[in-house]
Amino acid sequence: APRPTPADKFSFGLWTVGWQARDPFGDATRPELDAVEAVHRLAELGAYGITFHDDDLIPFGADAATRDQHIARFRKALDETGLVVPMVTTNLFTHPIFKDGGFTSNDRDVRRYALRKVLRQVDLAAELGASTFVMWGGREGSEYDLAKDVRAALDRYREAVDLLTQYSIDKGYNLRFALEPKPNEPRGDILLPTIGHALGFISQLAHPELVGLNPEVGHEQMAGLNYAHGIAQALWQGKLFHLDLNGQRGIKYDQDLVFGHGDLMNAFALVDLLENGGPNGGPTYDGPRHFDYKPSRTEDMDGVWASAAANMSTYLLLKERAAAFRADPEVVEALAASKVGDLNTPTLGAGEGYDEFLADRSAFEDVDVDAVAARGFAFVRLNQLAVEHLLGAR
Ligand code: 3MF
Ligand code: MG
Ligand code: MG
Repeated sequence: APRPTPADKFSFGLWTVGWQARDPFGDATRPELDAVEAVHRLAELGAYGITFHDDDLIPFGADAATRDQHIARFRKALDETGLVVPMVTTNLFTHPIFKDGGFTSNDRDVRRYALRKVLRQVDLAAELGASTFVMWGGREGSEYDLAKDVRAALDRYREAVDLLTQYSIDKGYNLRFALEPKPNEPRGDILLPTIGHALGFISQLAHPELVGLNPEVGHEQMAGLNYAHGIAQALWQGKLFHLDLNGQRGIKYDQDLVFGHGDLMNAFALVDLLENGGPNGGPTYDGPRHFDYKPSRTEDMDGVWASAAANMSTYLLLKERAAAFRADPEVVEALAASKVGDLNTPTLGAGEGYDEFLADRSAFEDVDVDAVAARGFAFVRLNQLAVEHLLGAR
C-alpha cells in the first residue's frame, strides 16, 4: 500500500486513537494514551495534523497552571514532529452539566457556561494556528418533543454562533466555523441533523460567510443519506470547510469504523470527488483529510496504530483507483455514452429567454417522446467499470 506523507494532509482527532473503548455496555479495553505519544506516533505514520476537543487535551475543570502545562507539553511535541493543528473543536457533551445541551440547554446558566467554555477554546485554537473551529452539537437536542421548543433552541444556537463569529472577527483570528451535523446519538434527536438542515441554519446567521460544514461519513449514512452527494452539495455551495472520514454500515448506531470499512463504493465516489472534482472535474477539496473513527473495542494498542494507518492507506488506494478509473479510455467512452458530461450543458441556449424557448417546436411539439423515452443510459455498464477498477481488476 502507498505510504502517506504530510503532503497528503491526513489528520486525526486526538479522541480517535485515544479512545479507550468505553461504550454504553462495557468498560475501557485499552490504557490511556498520552497526547504527546499520540503526536509522535501519528507523525511517524505519515500524518500531517492532529485535532482535539478542549477536554481531550486538558481535563475538564483543570486549574490554569495545569492547563498551561498540558498545552506546553503538546506544543513541544508539535514542534518536535512538525505536526500541525489545522482544526480545533469543543466538548459540550461529556460533562453532566451539558446533559440537556450547551448552547441550547433549557437552563440559561448552562448556556452561558457553555459559551464561555467555547470562547476559551476559540482563543486556544487561534493560539495554536488552527484555521477551522468545528462544532458538533452532540447534546443539542431532545428525547421528548414537548420538552424542547425547537424554534427557541435554534434562536439560542444562532445567538451562540453569532457571538463566536463576531468574537473571532474582533480578535482578528480569521477562524472559520464548521458545524457537524448528526441525526441522533447521544440524544434521541439532535438539532441540525443533516447537511441540508445545517446549510439552512447557516443562511440565518449574522456571518454566514464564516460558517460552513464538517460533514461526517457515518452521520449522513445513519440518516440513510448519500454522503458523496451531500459533500458535492456542500462543495457546490462553498461550504465544505472540513470533513470527518470514517466507515458506517447502514442505519444504526454511530460505528466510526475505519474509512472504507463501510460503504466502499460510496467512499470511492467520495475520493474521486475530493481529488478529481467528480465526473466533470468540478472544484476539488484542499483541506485536511481528517479521520474521525474509533479503533474497534476489540483492538489492543498495536491494533490502534494499525487502524490509524489503515485509514490513510485506504484513502490513498482509493485515490490511485480513482485516477486509474479516470484515465481508462473505456471509462471515458462509457461516460460519454451515459451523457455524464452533457449535464454540464445549460438547458437553455445562449441568450435564449422563455419567448424563444416557447417558440422552439423541436423542444416540445415535434419531440418523438417514445423514441427519446426508449434511449438507455448505460449507467450499469459505467458502474461495473467502477467496480472493476475498485477491485483492481483493471
Ligand atoms: C460524534 C462525533 C464527534 C465530533 C467531534 C468534533 C466526538 O459522533 O463525530 O466526535 O466529530 O466532536 O467536533
Ligand atoms: Mg461521529
Ligand atoms: Mg465527527
